[in-house]
Amino acid sequence: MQTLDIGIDAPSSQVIPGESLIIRLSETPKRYYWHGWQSWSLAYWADSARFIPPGKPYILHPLQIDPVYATHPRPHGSWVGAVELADGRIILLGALGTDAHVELNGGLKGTYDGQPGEWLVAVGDERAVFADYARELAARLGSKTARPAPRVWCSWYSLYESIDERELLNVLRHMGDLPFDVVQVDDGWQRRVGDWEPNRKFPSGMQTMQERIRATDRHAGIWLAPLVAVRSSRLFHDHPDWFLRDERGHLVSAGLNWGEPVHALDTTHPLVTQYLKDLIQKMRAWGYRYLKLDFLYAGALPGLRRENIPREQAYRHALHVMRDAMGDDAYFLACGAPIIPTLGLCDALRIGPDVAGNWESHRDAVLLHNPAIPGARNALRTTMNRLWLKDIVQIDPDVAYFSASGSDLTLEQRDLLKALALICGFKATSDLPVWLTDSEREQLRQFLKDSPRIARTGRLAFSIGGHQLDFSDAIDLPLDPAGWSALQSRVLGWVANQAWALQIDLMLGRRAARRKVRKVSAANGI
Ligand code: 9PG
Repeated sequence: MQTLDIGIDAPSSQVIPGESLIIRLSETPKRYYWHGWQSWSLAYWADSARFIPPGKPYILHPLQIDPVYATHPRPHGSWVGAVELADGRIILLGALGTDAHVELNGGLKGTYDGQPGEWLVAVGDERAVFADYARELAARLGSKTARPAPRVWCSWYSLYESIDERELLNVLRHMGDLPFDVVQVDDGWQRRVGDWEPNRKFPSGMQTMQERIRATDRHAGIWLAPLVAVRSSRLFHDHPDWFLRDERGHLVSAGLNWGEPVHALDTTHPLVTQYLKDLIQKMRAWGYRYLKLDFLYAGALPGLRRENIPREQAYRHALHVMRDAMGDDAYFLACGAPIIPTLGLCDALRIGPDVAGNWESHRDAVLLHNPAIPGARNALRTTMNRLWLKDIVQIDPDVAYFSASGSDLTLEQRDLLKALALICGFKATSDLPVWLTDSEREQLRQFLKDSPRIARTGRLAFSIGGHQLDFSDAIDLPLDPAGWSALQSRVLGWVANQAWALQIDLMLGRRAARRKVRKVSAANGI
């Protein structure tokens, strides 16, 4: 362990090798920068006296946070941590390799898991220290920001799993000349998660779907979750030995979704590597050029692998295999992905939770204090706190909404999402073209066409084409439940942790999404 007393009078930036390092602080910092593990995990500047407990239900931890640190007792984060001093200066400690963690423990302490690596220690103003960190990361892991981000229509936030061939052809027909570069088919086309062949809702097959999209002069995109499979999949049934297990031989949980347990592939298994290569090449052979690879965290979960290498290195190895298989002319959006180990291998990275058509639910935000669950406010908060990644990777803040009837968001909330998309430079929506009124359609067209001038005028304030917007209030993290709420939280937390309760909740969520599509379509006379 190296202990470092750094002179913090002048701005500085230095790279220091070591397995573990502690920067002694001469004062109690004002705030600490929590940096969550993967796309959906919280990134937030919190009062340093505040401890943010892990979100509930715990059963979702493998899917939302780094499960290894779920019960960590102090402020902490993955690869990078930072403190703000009384005079506003920032001290940042950031790992320049994978498999590292930072915590506030007497000072700022960083530890590599297993193999020593390099650290960046930077002191200065917030933007400068994070820019230094991004630059040093890119020098080691690479960056792929040169090509412009495509403008994407994605099927998820309107049709959810109820997509089918007919509905998507309708979308193409009504899209007319809206300037989208990519139409991306999201979750719902496959037989099962793990069985990547079209289901009965796509009787003409996925190559035909791609050709229909291409015929509108746009590129076709497809969603898949290559590193996981659900328990009921053929893949799991045929190859139970390909899946990650713990020391006792039990399957490692990759969470619960799609109504059943999700399991993770061991990407160091040679047959799994071959499977991944074939799978990605199949998507390319079908003609898809934009690949949204999701639930990628599963490749970096803790477990006993065939090859005994650190878990995030194992993950990065799988990403290399898939990147090589897709070729450089493909556009790769990484989602649900451990942030640092993904850099240099993807074109774009989702840097926050799902937006979803609601702002925030009291149950999820306060009673279950879960900032990773889908919701616009959660997406805005974490994305805003990860804008520093923009220099080295295209950052995807998730979709914006243009149709007033397509979500429960107010106009102001929708404006924040649109502004966020412009700030990130990544424009996407899921609104069904038939939902849009004439004026909404025009707004969408302008949004896709224009690139207004953007200037950062404060920590969380921006001038966007001359309009001033401040995100501070929008992204505050609700306080932990107290008093009566704390009791409710405990009871609800217990119930939500029961697999059956979560299944019912997920099922009701899916049913509500389907009902919503029908309702909005009916209201629009479709
Ligand atoms: C498809 C979706 C969309 C979406 C992805 C991802 O915390 N969670 O339980 C959770 C579940 C799903 C999820 C994100 C978080 O969404 O981000 O864009 O592709 O999968 O299933």
